[in-house]
Amino acid sequence: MYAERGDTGGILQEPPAPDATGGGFGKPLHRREDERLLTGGSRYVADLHVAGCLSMVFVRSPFARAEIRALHLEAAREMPGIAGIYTGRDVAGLPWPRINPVLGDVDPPDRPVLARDQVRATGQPIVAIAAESEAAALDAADRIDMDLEPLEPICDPEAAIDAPPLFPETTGNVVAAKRWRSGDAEAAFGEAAATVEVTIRHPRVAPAPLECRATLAQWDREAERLTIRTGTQTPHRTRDDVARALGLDPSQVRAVASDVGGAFGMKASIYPEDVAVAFAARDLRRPVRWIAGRGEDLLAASHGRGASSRGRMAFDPSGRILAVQANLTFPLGAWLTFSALVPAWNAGRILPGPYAIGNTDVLVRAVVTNTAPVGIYRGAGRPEAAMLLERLIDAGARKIGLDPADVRRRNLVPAQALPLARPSGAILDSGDYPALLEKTVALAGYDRLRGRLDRRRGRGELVGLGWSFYVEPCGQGWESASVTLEGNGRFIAATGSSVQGQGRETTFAQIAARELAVSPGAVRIVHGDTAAAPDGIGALASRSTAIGGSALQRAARALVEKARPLAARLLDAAPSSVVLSDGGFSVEGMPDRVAAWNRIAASAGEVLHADATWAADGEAWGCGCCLAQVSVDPSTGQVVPERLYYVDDAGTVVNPLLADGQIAGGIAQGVGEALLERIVYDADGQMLSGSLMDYALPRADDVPDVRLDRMSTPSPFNTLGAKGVGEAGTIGAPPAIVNAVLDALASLGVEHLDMPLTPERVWRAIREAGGSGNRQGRNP
Ligand code: SMO
Repeated sequence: MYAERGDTGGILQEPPAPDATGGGFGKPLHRREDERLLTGGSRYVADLHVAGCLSMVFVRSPFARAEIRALHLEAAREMPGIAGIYTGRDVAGLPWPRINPVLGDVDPPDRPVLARDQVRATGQPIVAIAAESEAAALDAADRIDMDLEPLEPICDPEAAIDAPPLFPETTGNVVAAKRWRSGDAEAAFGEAAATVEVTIRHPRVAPAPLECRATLAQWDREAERLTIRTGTQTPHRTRDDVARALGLDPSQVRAVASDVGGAFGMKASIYPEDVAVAFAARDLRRPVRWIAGRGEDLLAASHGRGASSRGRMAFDPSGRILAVQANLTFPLGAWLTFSALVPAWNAGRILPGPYAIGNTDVLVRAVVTNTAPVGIYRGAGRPEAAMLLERLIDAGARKIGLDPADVRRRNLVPAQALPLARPSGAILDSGDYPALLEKTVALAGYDRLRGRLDRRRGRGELVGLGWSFYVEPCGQGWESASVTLEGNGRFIAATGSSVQGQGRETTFAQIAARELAVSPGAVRIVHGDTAAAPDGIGALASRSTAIGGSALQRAARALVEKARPLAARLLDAAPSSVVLSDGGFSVEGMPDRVAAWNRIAASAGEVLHADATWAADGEAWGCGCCLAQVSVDPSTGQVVPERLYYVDDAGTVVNPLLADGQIAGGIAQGVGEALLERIVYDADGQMLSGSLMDYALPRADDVPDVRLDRMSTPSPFNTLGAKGVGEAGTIGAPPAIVNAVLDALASLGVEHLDMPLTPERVWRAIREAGGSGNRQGRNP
């Protein structure tokens, strides 16, 4: 990807923290992690070599739904190198972790560690084998004979809604639902000058981090303590949930996420396999590890998206939106991850997004099916909300005959109306949506661009422009941090947030360094180990900089206040006249005499240390706008996303280089979702996209030229003023691309396309609309 910034000057006008001169904050520093990560110095779970470690493999269900008649394990038990073979009977009744109850009452199906009487999805683990080597475990797996009686599965959530319960312990397949209303949508539709309707079927997609799931557990028999090393976004949740499953106190479990090769929501809560590994490690008193293969992740790790949404929008003749109705159905799969209901909740509570629409009616339902779980995936409901609104607005603009940018202009919530509650009660905190739209118009040179595209159309090309605008809830709840002054005058900053490649060791050092008036290089960041980092929630929901960063800022400020009297004594001055200065403190107005941090450390008599917890009392909302330019080859249906113009407002930006990197990465995943990616189950619940030969991840040459710019409206709801940025690209890019393709094909009469917009689908749509490859007059 070629990412170019449209406006390099004056992007960040950060007020410096009071009495601080620490360098680096707001600067595009390169990631300090890069050298290690890019030269093989990283340590993923698969890189850890623990003496005597057993390998675990899972025998998984070949059917989407079946009764387990019998499991024949005798031959496998005789195989060389087998340490333990477990079935659902061995791990029955282990309490499974909580589910985040964001949609209110939830009636979840059971979540067995290993299937017991019934299997519920293709790929569900049935037997776990621990052996001296992975090869030995796989050989034993081959000798296991399973007597399964297949049943009729349901994989389509729409079909599951009214079907009898798939799982006997639930009362129905809709396990959670919520409706939010404002005004009188029905009446508004009755008075509308124009009404449009769209149905969107989001492809189910695989988060597909580079590093697949991996877990290593060690049981310390003497201390009765478990150490679990796993690629997770949420080490503290892993600690608590594994403890709960094994009947241990959380203090008996240490969870460690060392290097994690991407997560994207897929590693936000524990999996049955993790519990099986931990269970076996305690049972066998041997270290046990499981390293998932790509096929296992595609088959049995949590997927994303997959919702189907129907929406209607009512307009007055000037293009003002009178009402929106939405009916969203979210698949959950056969069991619920901790955050399983978050996508449905997010999509519903966001609506009507950035638009001032008085009459709304939003229903979300979450439905279990015989598939792998569907959980949070980069964006988690935000993309679904944006896709519905943005498709509806473009359909309305086309119907009324207005420019789609104008329709957005007419309906965006004005800056002075913020903060503003959505019908769900969610509060848009800050931003200037109209200004953000105009900034994108300027970045793209929209008027000239339209002229250029018209000329290309005149030459017979299929080209189009598509807009999208989004708001993005990010950053709520709490996080904690600590800062410790070392004897050499350097700092250790520990955070409850975790890291999966975002570069947080760099940005968090920038945050602490500003408060401490030192260079970022003087701050070492500790994270991801429940034995070394203070409690936290973890890295998800675009919250880490806003919430984790604010906690760190407060911890650093608390350390400064502890140090101030010590510095005053060294400087022979009153504490009130002592200010932070480069590398330590000085007396106000006398910057040359500095009490350096190493002298303060020496004079302290004890290790100087400060903790802080930050709990936001409101939520930060990022926002952004994207304009996509695409062309379509009429003879093949191939879509070429030629360029994206993208302006995001993530509030205070700590490191613009890394923020841009997050936007660019999100855009790449958004392009994948819009054009390439789809998990496919057949009617029997078999996955047809179980390898990266069948599942099309975007490659570098699929990603368009991207022009980025930014606004910076600080959030009032955290002390840094930061908002999220990690998920943004996945929210803004897909609707813009889909709208652009529909714009390109509008003249042919194509009004609808389902993602991913593969050449075949686009080609068929062109044919069905009667505008096929005979444009060149080759067909009779
Ligand atoms: S999808 Mo994110 O890890 O909340």
